[in-house]
Amino acid sequence: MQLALYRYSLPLSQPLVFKGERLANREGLLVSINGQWGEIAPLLGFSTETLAEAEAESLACLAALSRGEKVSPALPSVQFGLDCAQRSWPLNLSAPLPPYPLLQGSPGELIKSLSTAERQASSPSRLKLKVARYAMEEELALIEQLAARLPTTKLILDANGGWTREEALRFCELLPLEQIDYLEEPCAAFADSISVVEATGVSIALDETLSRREEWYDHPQIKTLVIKPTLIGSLNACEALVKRARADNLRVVISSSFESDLGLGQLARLAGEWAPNEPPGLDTGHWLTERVTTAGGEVMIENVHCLFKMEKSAC
Ligand code: OSB
Ligand code: MG
Repeated sequence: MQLALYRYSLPLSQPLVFKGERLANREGLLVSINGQWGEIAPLLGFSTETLAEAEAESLACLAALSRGEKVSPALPSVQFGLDCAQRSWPLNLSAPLPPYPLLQGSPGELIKSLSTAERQASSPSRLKLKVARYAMEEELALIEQLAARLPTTKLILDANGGWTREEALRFCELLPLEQIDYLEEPCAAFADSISVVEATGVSIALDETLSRREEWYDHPQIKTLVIKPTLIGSLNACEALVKRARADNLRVVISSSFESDLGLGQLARLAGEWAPNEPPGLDTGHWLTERVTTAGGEVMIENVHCLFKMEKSAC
């Protein structure tokens, strides 16, 4: 049996601000079980656990595995990483769809960069834009420009629960609905989001509602489930959501929590299995200026810090 745990720290091309905290580096853990890898990378502001807690639970799990015991971690990021490192991955999957682009920057900067997007040969079928961050008028003006200049592109908007019911109502009433694919999490409370869709007819997607394990019920305006395995946890829990989506005729978008290239590659494979016709929400890799794997997929051990290592021959 072979077990190992490593920590990585990858510089970000621009600082990420999550719930008021600025991150200059993305830090996480890589776990290896009998030569197969998994990533454990709680995300500040979104995960309930810290990296230190995930590290402590990961070390305890590896110690238990080394004694031949079964483990059942409680922290979502640890569940995800250990499941990936122990999964039988299907071999002959077709290539996953490329992720839809995620726009980053202020409305002013993005309006300026629009002319560049237009010059690209083809406009993307989907484009994601974060909202509820800048003045509502500026965000609406940007959306209007995007809709006018990219008439064949559907926009995915994500408010991360940032609006009150009244703000969300005001925003949704002014949206060019025919070009909006869906809006993720307009309000912090599910009931508020539902009252907004009923008043305005906008389609929405659930994301934080799922990772916070809140109660939710089907509604004709809920179109998509956004599944972030690092936040949901076990692959079984993710698959249960995929099944519920299928049963309810909802789309599934597999989405990143700013994992390294290793985790993003595994998420792309899961997306290919669970949502083969849906471009995934995995366009976050360019925030990281360095990688943990080679182009051939080998982890570059010399660039990560070893926290635990054990190799035992079977007897
Ligand atoms: O709000 O969906 C989010 C990444 C980390 C934390 C939260 C979110 C995201 C993304 C990932 O937006 C990319 C995507 O889903 O397209
Ligand atoms: Mg989201």
